[in-house]
Amino acid sequence: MSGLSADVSDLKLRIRLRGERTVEFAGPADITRESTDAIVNAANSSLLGGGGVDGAIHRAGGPDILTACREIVSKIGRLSAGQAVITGGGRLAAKYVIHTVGPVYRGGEREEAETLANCHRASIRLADEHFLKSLSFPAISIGAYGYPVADAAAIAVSSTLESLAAAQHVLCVRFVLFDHSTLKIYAQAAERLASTDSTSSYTIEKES
Ligand code: AR6
Repeated sequence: MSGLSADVSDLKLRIRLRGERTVEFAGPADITRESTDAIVNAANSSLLGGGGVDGAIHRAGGPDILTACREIVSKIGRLSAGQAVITGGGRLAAKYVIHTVGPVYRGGEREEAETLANCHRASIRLADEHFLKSLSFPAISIGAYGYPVADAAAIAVSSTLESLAAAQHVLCVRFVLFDHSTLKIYAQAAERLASTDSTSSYTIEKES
């Protein structure tokens, strides 16, 4: 069974695309409890773990994830911002963890927006190459890496919609947000994007 049967009891908003594809916004929630096929980790270039969501994923998933990360680093070296790699999910409900490195926000003049979009594009492409149907993202770069939340939300949602529309296998992308205010800002970004969509490619469904 694919992760499409994930518990969606905390669902607050959904964007429906053509071809049965959806982007969901859920929270406040802990991404380590998601049962989508993969969850995305907001890692750092060393891939050796850290604080925030990275620490939570390694704690919940156990040591196999770190072992797999070490193997990757020994083959390809440190991971640049905007790239993504995949490991097993260890003890997590999700079968895989996709590790991506967000940009550190330094004022917005250092291609941070393009790098953050690339995190979403690379993660969805990697999931698609592994025939996965569903994946969950945290709010990449808005914690320790300091990205302004509203800007990050707009970039995350638009790059996800674009990548999901081009995917062959991925049908559902979930944004699993840790607190109410982040959920609200991501949901607002989604509504803004859908309302300015002149092609009517998207419909928005809200929790009643
Ligand atoms: N589930 C969902 N979201 C979470 C969880 C969780 N269990 N825990 C935290 N968040 P951050 P970054 C939220 O700092 O800004 C690490 O040390 C959190 O509230 O984890 O990309 C890495 O090793 C925030 O909204 O990621 C890197 O060095 C969001 O996840 C660096 O931090 C992202 O916060 C990456 O920084």
